[in-house]
Amino acid sequence: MVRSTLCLAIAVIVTAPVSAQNLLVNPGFDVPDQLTGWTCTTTSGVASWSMVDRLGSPTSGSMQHDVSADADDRSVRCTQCVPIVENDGYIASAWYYWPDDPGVFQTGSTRVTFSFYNDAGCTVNAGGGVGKIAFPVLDTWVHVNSPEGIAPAGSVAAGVFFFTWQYNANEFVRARLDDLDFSTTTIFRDGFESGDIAAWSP
Ligand SMILES: [Ca+2]
Repeated sequence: MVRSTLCLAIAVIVTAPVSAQNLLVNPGFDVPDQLTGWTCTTTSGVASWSMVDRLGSPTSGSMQHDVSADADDRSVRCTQCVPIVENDGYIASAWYYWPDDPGVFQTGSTRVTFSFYNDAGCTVNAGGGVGKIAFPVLDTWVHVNSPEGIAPAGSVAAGVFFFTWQYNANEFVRARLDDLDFSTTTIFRDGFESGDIAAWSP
C-alpha cells in the first residue's frame, strides 16, 4: 500500500500541468477606480473600472465596457502590448459578463484577439493574428479562449485586444471583463542550448 501510494504521488507530480505565466499587467483589475496597464479606445463608448468582481472579491473588480452609438458596428477596445518569443505559440482568454440591466441590449459580442509585431511598441505588424468572437449570455460569467497563434520569426511583441461590440445603432450594450490572460502554449523549448540532443526522440 505504501508503495502504491508513493507511485501515485509520483504520477501526480509528473502529470501536473505546467502553468504558463500570464503576460498581461493588471489582468484581474485589482486597483480600485483604475484601469492600470490598459490602453482603451472607443468609437462611441467608455471603458471604466467596475467593483463587480468575477469571484465576488471585495478587493478586486472588473473592466466595464459601455457602447452607446447611433451607428452600427461600434466598439470599445482595451489593449496591452507585451513582449513575446518568436516561433512560440500563444493563447488569449477572458471571462466576460453581460448584465441584464434595464435599457441594455444583447445585440453585440465580446471579442478576444491578438496580433504579433516586429517592434516592442506594437507598431509594425508581423501578422499571425487570431481571435474569437463570443456572444452574450445574460448574468453569467463565461470564459472564452482564442485559438492558438504562432509568433512569426522576427516578431518581438504581441498586441492583445479585448473588445465589446455594439452591432446595431441605438442598441446600447454593456459587458464586464475580468481575469484576462495572454500566455504562451510553449512549455518545452529545446533550441539545442544544452549542447546535446538528449531531449529529442528519434
Ligand atoms: Ca477581478
